[in-house]
Amino acid sequence: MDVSAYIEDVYQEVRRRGPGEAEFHQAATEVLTSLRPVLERHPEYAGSGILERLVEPERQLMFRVPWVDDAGRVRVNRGFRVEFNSALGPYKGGLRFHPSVNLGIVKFLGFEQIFKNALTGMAIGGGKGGSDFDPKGRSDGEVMRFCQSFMTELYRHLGEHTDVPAGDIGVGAREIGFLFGQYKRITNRYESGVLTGKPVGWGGSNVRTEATGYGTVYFAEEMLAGRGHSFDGRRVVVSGSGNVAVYAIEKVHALGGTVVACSDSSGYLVDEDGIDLALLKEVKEVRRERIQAYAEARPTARFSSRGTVYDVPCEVALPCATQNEVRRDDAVALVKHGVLAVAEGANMPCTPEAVEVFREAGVLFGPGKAANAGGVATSALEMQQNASRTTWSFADTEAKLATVMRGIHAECRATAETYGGNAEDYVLGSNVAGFLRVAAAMAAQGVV
Ligand code: NDP
Ligand code: 2IT
Repeated sequence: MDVSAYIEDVYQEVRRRGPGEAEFHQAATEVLTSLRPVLERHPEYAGSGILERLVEPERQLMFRVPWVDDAGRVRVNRGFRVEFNSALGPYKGGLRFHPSVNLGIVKFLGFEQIFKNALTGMAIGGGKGGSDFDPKGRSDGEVMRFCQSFMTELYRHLGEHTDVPAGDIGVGAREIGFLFGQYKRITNRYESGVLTGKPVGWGGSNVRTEATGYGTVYFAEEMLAGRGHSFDGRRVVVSGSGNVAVYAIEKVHALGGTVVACSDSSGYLVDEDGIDLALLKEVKEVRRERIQAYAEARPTARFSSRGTVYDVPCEVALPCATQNEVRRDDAVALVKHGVLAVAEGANMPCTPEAVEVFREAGVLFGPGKAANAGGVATSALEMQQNASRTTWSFADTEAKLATVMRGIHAECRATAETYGGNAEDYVLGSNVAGFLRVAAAMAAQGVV
């Protein structure tokens, strides 16, 4: 069999079926390219149509979300849930509320989620959802009415054994609370395990809030350790200033590094003394303001709306904002400044051109589906606690998260070594290791 031609055919069919889904095409190309050495060893996966089935979601939902704003005006958004693959468990993945959300973006996120979730080794399938609703500047009442309307359609597709959403961009504890309340009201069931990312106190897990950021730093720590380095004394740049960014900063500081810059969609701030995390949390989580407010409150900090956060010299970069934020020029600047490692806290923040620059320069690169898997892994821990009606301590839960991240790192290396002869090719390692787990389950479950 001509494996390359077969993979190209699968990819062309993806493009034909979903023209305009640029981000999904990008994610699919990357994974499919990695699978060549796997199909050479396992031609049976081609025979049973695993690839053709993997790239086609099991179910895609799109629905109208009408709601009334504070001025009494009717607003209409679009809701999405892509239930991509349930070979390993119920569909699992976050909800994103951001004006840029469209089907192509939800499909890319859902597709990545399949392999990420498989890498955790836990019983979770892949899915993703969201809406083009923009929570910025909306009152709590507006956000609540939107969430209630969104759940009024989505609830019929969910269930602790069917589909279990969580947060993503624009969806945090506040939104999960409103969504859960409406699910409970409609179904008359206190089904804790139907949503994760709930606040601790009524079903949420310790460490879920921190998990993605912490996990990304654990993953980067392992990559650095492979070359005899650590975070201690290192200059670090983090993009974004949301959930993932904040807790990545917290963990870098705990490990002796200094995060000197972070950003939001309005620009970036530099604080050579290290980001004051209490102030950042106050500005972003409590006041829900722009990062410029941080710079105004701290004399050592400066804010810039020109250039990017990657113009700031650093030894480790953790992109934690959004897809395709690290462009070729950013990667070139990072390499010029001597960056040692880049780990993706966000989903697909580095463009393929940026990844190529890192590869050529020998920079350690941890792709999102491995590096940011700590969030969904801790969601799976939340599901475990909900199912057994128990709550674990912060320390116990964090220890489990750290074990999962170290396990993913080791598995990526071993798989990359086996299939490509280079343990540091984390892109190959994560794609192949995730694929092997899903493919084995799909093959065993027949053509479904
Ligand atoms: P938040 O909504 O908490 O924060 C998002 C941050 O990214 C904000 O600082 C935001 O800036 C910035 N951002 C978002 N969109 C853009 C954009 N188009 N251009 C520039 N900046 C942007 O989201 P999270 O921290 O939860 O998510 C960040 C990333 O991590 C996403 O890629 C998400 O998919 C990924 N992720 C999240 C997980 C989780 O558990 N939450 C798990 C794994 C991955 P602004 O406020 O100005 O919009
Ligand atoms: O991208 C992701 O992994 C998430 N947004 C978290 C998903 C989850 O179900 O916890």
